[in-house]
Amino acid sequence: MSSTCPFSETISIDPMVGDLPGETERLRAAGPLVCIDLLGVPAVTVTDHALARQLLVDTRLVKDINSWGLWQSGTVTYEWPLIGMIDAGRSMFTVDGTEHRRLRIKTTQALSPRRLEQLRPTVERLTAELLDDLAAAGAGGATVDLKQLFAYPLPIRVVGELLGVDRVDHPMLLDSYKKFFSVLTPQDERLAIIADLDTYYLDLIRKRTALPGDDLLSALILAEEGGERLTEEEVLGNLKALVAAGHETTVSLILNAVRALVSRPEQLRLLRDGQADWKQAVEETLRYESPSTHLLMRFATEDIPVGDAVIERGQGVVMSYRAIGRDTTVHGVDADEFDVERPSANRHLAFGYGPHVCPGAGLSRLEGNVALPALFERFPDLRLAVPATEIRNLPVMTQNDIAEFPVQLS
Ligand code: STR
Repeated sequence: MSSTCPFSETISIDPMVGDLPGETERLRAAGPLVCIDLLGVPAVTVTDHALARQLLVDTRLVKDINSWGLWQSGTVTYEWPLIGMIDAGRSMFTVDGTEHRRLRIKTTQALSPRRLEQLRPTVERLTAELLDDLAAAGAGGATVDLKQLFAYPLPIRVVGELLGVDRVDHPMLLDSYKKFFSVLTPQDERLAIIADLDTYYLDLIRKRTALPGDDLLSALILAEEGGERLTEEEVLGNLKALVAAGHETTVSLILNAVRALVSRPEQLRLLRDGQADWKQAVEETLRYESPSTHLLMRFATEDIPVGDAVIERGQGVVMSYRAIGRDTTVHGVDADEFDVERPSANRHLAFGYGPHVCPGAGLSRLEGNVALPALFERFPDLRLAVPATEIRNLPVMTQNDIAEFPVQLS
C-alpha cells in the first residue's frame, strides 16, 4: 500500500493485543520513529519522548483527516476498523489553530483546578457508593470482577455528573463504547453504533438547549455570542469526545494502578506507610501503563525532516505513548520497572503535550487520587484471584484496556 518505509522495518500492531510488553519493547528497539501497520494501513509512530514533544508542537502536523494521503486517495475508507478513532466529527479533538482554542475553552474552564475541587465531593461519593456495592458482592471471600463492579462504572458516573448524562443511559453508553473500541466488532455494526450514538447525543443536546442546567453540556451550548459560540455539530463533536475520553481512559488508569500495586506488595507498603504518596502512584501508572497505547493520528501537511529521514507530506503519524513512557533517556535504565518513588514519574506524556494536551488530565488524576486510596483503605487485603500473568488485555489496538480483573476482597 505504501512505498518502503524510510525509518525502520515495519512492525504490525497486534489487533488482539496478545503481548503488549513485548510489542512496546519491539517498537522501542526499532528506533524513535517506527513504521507500523495498523490492520493493513501504514503509518509511522513515535516511541521517543524528546521527539514526541518536538512533533506535538509542530504546526506542520494537523489532525484533519483531509490532510491524510491515504484518505485523499481513497485507500483508507469507512471499512477500516480504526476509522472512528480519527473521523470523529468536528471537535477540539480534530481541529487545530485558532479554531481549536475556540472549541476547547469551555471545556478547560469547566475542568479548571478550582472547578475540579468543587467536583471532588461528587467523586468521593460515587467512589464510596461503588465500594459499598463491591463489599456486598465480595462478602464471604467470593471472587468478584473489580473491573465490572468498580473501575468500569466509576468514570462514566463522574462524566455523567459533569455533563448531565442521566444514569439510566449509562448501560447503553458503556455497551456502545465497548463495541466501538473492540476490534472484534464487525465494521457494519461499529458504524451503526457510531450513528446511533450521534442520534442519542443530538437528542440530548436539543433537550438541554430547551432546558439548560449548570452542567458542562449546557455551558458548551450556551457559550456567549461573540467569538466562542459553537455550532450544533461542534457541540456534538465535543460531547462525544468528552464522554468517550472521560470514560475509556480512566477505567484503564484505575485497573492498571491496582494491577501494578497488588503484584508488588513492597510498593503498596510504601504508600500505606506514607513514604510515597498516591499522587506519585497515579503518575507512575500513567507513565508505565499509558491508557492510550497508540494515539491516532496526525498528518503531515508538508515534508518534515527528522534526522536523516523525512516524514512525507500526507503521511499519518501516531504517538505510541506506552513506548514513550519507557524512554530510558528520561526515566533511566530501569524504565521498565514500576516504582512509585521514581523521581521522573510525572515527566510522562500520557496526557499528550502541546495544544491538544488532555483537557481532562486534572479530572482523571482526581479520580485516581480518590478511587485508589479509598479502595485500598476499605480492602487492605485486596488480592488478585488469579496469577498476574493471567490478566489479559481486550482486543483494542489503541487502548491499554484490561479485560477482567478477578479479585478477593479479604
Ligand atoms: C472516540 C470516538 C468519538 O466519538 C470521539 C472521540 C474523540 C476523543 C477520543 C476518542 C474518540 C477515543 C479515545 C481518545 C479520545 C481522546 C483521548 C482518548 C483518543 C476518537 C485517548 O485514548 C487518549
